Amino acid sequence: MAMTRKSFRAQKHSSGRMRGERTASTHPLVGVIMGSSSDWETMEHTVKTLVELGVPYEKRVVSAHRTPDLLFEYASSAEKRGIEVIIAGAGGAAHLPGMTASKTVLPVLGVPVESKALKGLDSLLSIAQMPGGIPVGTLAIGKAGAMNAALLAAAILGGKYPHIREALRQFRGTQTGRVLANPDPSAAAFPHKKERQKKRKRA
Ligand code: RP5
Repeated sequence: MAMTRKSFRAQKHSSGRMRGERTASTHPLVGVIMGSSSDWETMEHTVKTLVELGVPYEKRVVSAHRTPDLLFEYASSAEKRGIEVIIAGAGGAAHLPGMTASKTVLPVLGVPVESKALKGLDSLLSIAQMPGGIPVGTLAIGKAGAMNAALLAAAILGGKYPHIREALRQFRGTQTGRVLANPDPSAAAFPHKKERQKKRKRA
């Protein structure tokens, strides 16, 4: 049964209200969707990164195969609802990002979720190998891709929202600082080493 726009709107979205929010508005700018609740383990890294950057988001499960009418309704109404970027994560025969992109002109970023059978190679190819005319910005498989999808969404939004661009700049600066402050790779591999060295110095 096809969903009406009204019934779709009536469904509860999980909207991003964030602690330490840096934005002026809490209106969701990024729609984070995933094919299954089993994708959350990966996609939570997208949400965590959006929170860190202060980007308002909404999140929900939308399955290309199990809820195709909902997918069409979500994608075709997203722009009108004020969403500016959609991040779609899916695994296996991962049709969610591509089908979402086919129903909206908003930028769609696809996150290939690591599948058990093929370690996410199936997800990656399903998302990346779009026909000419309907692009999906495809990220890396798994956690890195999930995190980078949020960073890329922030980069896209940064052109319109200066506070998001600044949050991204700060994120990158902090990341660089963390690497430069920890040049000894063995200290990270053996976190107790530094502590022991400090104790020896104190003794
Ligand atoms: C895809 O099938 C989902 O994105 C998920 O990665 C995969 C498996 O889903 P479940 O069977 O765990 O619900 O549609």
